[in-house]
Formats: sequence, C-alpha cells, structure tokens
Amino acid sequence: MKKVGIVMGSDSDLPIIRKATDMLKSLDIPFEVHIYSAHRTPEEARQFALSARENGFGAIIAAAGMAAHLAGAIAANTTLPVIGIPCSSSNLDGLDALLSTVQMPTGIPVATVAVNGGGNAALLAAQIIAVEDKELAAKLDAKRASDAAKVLEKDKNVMEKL
Ligand code: RP5
Repeated sequence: MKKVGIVMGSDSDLPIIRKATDMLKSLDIPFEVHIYSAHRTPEEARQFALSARENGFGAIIAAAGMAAHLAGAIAANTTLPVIGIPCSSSNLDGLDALLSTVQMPTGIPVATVAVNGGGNAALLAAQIIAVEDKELAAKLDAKRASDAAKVLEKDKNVMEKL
C-alpha cells in the first residue's frame, strides 16, 4: 500500500497531526511524519516533496499555521495529491492559515480541509489511496456505516436527556 506523508511546520502543530495519525492507524495505513517548515527549513521541505513519489507516498498532508505556505510549497514540488491543514496557532485563530492554504493559484492545487481538520485530512488521504485499493475502500465504507449507526443510537436516546 502507498504511504501517507505528513509534514508539519512546527512541533507546536503536533496535537492537530495526532488526530490524523490516530485516524490512519485505525485504518492500518502506513505513514511517515516530518517537521519541515516552508520558511525555516525550505530546502528540506522541497527535497521531501521532490522525492515523495519515488519514496512510495500516495498522498501528502501538510499542516501549518500563521502565514501557512507549507502545503503550497510542497505542492509546488510534486504532482502527488497534497492536503493542507490550516492550523489555528496564531491570535487570528486560523483564518490567516486558512486563507494562505486555500488560495492557491491555478496549476498548483492544494485540497484544503477545515482549520485544525486533522481527522478529515487523514480520511481524504485514505480515500485517495483507496481509489486503487479495494480492501481499504471496504474499510472506509464500513467506517461510514458505523459512524452513521452511532448518530442514530444518539438519536434514539436524545429525548431521555431532555
Ligand atoms: C507555522 O508557524 C507552524 O506550522 C506553526 O503552526 C506556527 C508557529 O510555529 P512555532 O513558532 O510554534 O514553532 O510555521
């Protein structure tokens, strides 16, 4: 199976990344995590992106806050799908990172999830890898069904709480 590459701009982004790694672990998807910054270590971020396809990655998640250029900088150096997570690490609460991540120019796409959306970033990466992996696709279908069952269980019990 292809691996998911996860890059974060700083170790202060770890709580958001943990949501992604927990999700990938629950689906038995292999992943590799790095701290590379578009600004502080641009060359390492670039080399990671340039070699990602030959290193067995199928999708890359890039998480950064503030002037969040990491996902775009990674996407500029690979044609693998790149998923950006804007992190709310500043006093602008992630709006800065959201706009920096989502507003990519035509030609260099980044699939941007919600602010701090580590879980959905992992699920989107899983769905990309599942295009060529029927076993993983079946796991994703089963997860959707189980998530829906949990909501319906709560629906049954909600009146008792009120
Ligand atoms: C970004 O700046 C990082 O992704 C992080 O979200 C934010 C703050 O980084 P630190 O100053 O906490 O290292 O590059």
